Amino acid sequence: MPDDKKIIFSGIQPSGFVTLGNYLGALNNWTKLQHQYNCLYCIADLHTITVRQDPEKFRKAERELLMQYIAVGLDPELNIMYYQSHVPQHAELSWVLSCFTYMGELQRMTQFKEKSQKYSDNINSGLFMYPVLMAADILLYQTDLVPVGEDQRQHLELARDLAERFNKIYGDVFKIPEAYIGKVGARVMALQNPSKKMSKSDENRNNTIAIMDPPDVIMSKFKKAVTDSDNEVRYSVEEKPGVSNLLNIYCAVTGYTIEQAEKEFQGKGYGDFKKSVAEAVIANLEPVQKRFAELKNNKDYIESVIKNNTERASKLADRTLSKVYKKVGFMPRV
Ligand code: ATP
Ligand code: LTN
Repeated sequence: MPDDKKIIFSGIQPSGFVTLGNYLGALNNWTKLQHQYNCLYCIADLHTITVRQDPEKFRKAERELLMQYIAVGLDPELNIMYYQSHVPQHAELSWVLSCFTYMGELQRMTQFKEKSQKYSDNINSGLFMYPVLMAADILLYQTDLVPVGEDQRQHLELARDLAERFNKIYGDVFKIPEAYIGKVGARVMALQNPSKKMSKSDENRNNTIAIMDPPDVIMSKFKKAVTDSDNEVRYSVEEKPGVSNLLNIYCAVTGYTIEQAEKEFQGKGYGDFKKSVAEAVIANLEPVQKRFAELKNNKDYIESVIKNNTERASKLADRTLSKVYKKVGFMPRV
């Protein structure tokens, strides 16, 4: 990777069907960064097992997520895209960092609180340690910028705190990463319940648009989306959360501003509005779906991407991990 470019790191969990939220909040923005930065994108499978997975479905989601990274337009030669579990340095650094993380810091995490409520029969210590592993992902590559949705900001703060804490004791080991949160698509909400975010692992499939949903499914889900009763297309998250969410989605896929979109739908009913949003999303996803179908038939290519990119990631990860091991005083390997 060229030395003069800043490093970007991010990841998505293979925890289900990639949603329009993941696409607009993450993937689509990543494609715009690939020429300007050195980018690493992991498939965060170690994170995913903090919630119980069916092995077959999990493997399928993992296989498809890499193809989706490529299908949205991420070039596997420009970016490093790999499976987190294939690069053991992530787990190794996570252990070291866990010895520098206070229980209180993890107890405060909103995602931990939410997930412990949602999966109350399985509040495992991996779920608790999740942000430490995420800090390890980021710090392992001397990352400058981390493009994530608003929901991950708190985790990123912890990564920064841990880096600073470690550096204070051992000198300059880690780069202090910054959040890189795009304005457009930063928070796509659930279609049936616009007060919560659209999420891959949502059991109600009417809440989410999967980027691989066929056009008729996308249309029908948007038609069912919750709005309100005053039939006016106007942006106001407090008063009109459903309509505002649809406006955000529309603007993210068309590039229009909210004002332009409000004007376009002035005097029109919600029926027309929802149909236009659905059509814009369908048109935006069409080339992605087409490329995905092609990649599915190209197993050899995908395997070569995996092999090549894992090696590239591992080499970089080794640099930081060796330094950390030396600093904390581990016996050198012979
Ligand atoms: P899960 O349901 O398993 O928690 P998720 O759909 O919330 O999954 P993640 O794998 O946690 O997705 O996140 C992948 C990326 O997508 C992150 O950068 C995250 O900030 C972003 N993201 C997730 N959901 C949304 C959303 N609704 N709107 C915008 N960005 C999102
Ligand atoms: N926790 C993130 C996924 C993730 C990630 C990362 C994002 C794992 N490791 C490192 C940015 C940097 C999520 O659920 N969105």
